[in-house]
Amino acid sequence: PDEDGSLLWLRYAQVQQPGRLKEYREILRHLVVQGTEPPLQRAAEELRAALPSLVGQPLGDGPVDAAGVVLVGTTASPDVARALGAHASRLTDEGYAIVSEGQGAHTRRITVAGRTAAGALRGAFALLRLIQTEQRLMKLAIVSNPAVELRMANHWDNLDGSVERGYAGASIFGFANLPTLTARHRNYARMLASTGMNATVINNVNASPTFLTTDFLTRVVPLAELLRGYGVRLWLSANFASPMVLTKGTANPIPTADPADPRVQQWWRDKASEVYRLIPDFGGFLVKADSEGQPGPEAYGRTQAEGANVIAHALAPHGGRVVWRSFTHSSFSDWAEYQYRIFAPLNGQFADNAVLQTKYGPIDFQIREPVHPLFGALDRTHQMLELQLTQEYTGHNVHAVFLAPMWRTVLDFPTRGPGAPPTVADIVAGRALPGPAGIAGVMNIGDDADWTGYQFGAANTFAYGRLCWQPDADPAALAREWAQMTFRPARGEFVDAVVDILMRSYGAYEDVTSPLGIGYFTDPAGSHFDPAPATTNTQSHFSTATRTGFDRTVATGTGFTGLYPPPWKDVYEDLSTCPDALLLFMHQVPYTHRLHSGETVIEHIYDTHFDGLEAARSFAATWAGLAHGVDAARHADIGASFDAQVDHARLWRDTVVAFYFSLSRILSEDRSWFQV
Ligand code: GCW
Repeated sequence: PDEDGSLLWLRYAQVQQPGRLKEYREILRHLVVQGTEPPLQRAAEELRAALPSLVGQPLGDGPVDAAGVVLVGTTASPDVARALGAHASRLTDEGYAIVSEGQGAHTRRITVAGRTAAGALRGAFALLRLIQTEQRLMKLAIVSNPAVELRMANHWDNLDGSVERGYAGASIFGFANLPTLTARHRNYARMLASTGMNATVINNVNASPTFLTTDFLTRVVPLAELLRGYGVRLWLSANFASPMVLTKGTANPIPTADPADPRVQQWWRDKASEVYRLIPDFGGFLVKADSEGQPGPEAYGRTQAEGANVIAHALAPHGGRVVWRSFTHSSFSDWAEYQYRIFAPLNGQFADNAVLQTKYGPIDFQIREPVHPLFGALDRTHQMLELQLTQEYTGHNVHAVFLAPMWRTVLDFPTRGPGAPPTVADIVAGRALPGPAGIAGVMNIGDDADWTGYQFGAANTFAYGRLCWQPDADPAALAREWAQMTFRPARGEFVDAVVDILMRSYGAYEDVTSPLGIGYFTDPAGSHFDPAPATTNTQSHFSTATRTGFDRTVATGTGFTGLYPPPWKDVYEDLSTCPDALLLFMHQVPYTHRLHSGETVIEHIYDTHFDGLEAARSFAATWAGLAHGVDAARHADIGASFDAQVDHARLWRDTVVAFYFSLSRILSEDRSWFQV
């Protein structure tokens, strides 16, 4: 579907509301693009393809003062600067402005501008979004700057084309065929640019050293150039042992990867110089070290900061960054603590161009986790938040789960205590500590025809990029935009129904899977999809004949709650204040313990599992009734996904309810479900 221009949410079918169409036909008659930089050319291509199709009339070429001109350019152009007036001074480097001149029906011109060409390109996509969602274009005076500097895609794509935890087919990058580029590369860049993302790490954090060979670096250059035209910088995941592995068998082998060894330091400096000769705007390296078999500084008795800094120092002269992941979980019995114990003491020891990337919770992308205590602890360390779009633990490509509501909760979390900033959003926006910061999302795309393995999955891709740009965005508004852009009609019952499904989907999945923050109810050694609560008993929870949950309190448990600053520690430590949603993450309680909701824990577990299945059924039923709003092929394909979701939700309900009944032997007070 990407060759005919109908890519993901970049679908340019004609606007439907007659009044709006009439307005657009007046206002959108000519396109004038001033400037020749690649992002401006890309903007021109996008608008030339999109506008005639959205508006149903041909697009003229100006002149710049013709009625109905869309003028695109940077503030370096006198026409653009004049049109923007005082708005120009509010733009930051990557931001955009959209300003209309003239009154009402006499709107004469819409100017789409950036201080840079990349900013103008983002403005072009924003204008298209306004049109796709059928907004008025009169009296526009929009200035939009990204709140977050590093708005990053992380791909877990391997050299052989497989994708770790990928549920949408094989890698889109075609590593083996580079430097050859395809339509999918270009559409990928359009997709990123359309939501405002500006960085992509194209290979897995479990990184083959081959990605840093001269051969690969040379072959990836055209991809970096393509991305540059869309305002996106290329990054690579680097294997920490690269200096050793890649010099083996050469005339000058380096027998170590010790960051204190001058030969290793020189190797990283030389490699950085080589990369920047080929790719002048290269973003930097992402590193997973000392985790799940990956090499790291630990083997040489060096700290994680020393490991990060050897690479950071090599990149610094070129303006590059190292993003160092905190996801390690070796020798402590509870993963939840390990990363904190390793990294909190290193606060302030990382180089200025090093950024520590931490998953939102202390375990591993579960449907519900407390926000990672490291965010609040590392006040002198640049930080990135790692989110996961690919639904490793949240239903793969089978369960429609719109994750933006969870991301909203994480971003809003006040790290120093209830109401006490900085929030995670403050941290990733660089408001807590000046310098590099950002958000990374483990991507959910592959070479499947629909890109994301199931079509509603694209709502996560879209919302992720938009939240990176504007971390206080409302998930429901993002869901609505995605639905309007992806389907037609853009208004009314159809869109409302899609938004309703998306907004209920996170709760539905949580209900039918692991209750009250317990997390990890899938087999840890398996694919993280099917329910297997017994396999994680004594790892992620301790469920007995009378009790369930994990005691992480200071008083009687592992002491994890004590890793938070006192206000949060107190909230989590005390049964009477611990939020229900995290109860079983923090405490082990009797099945008869009463939640704040008034229900007992066991009753809650039974009820929510039945509710979660009911919700999945209602999604399938609602979707079945929406055939009028979408083409038959997409309707059938999405319908099949919802049917599969119902089947799998039933398996979850039955497994979890049986697990708890067999342990507790407590019958539900509500017998109505015996009839279900
Ligand atoms: O979520 C887990 C996954 C691994 C992944 C690892 C990580 C890339 O199960 O597949 O490896 O985390 O984030 O490093």
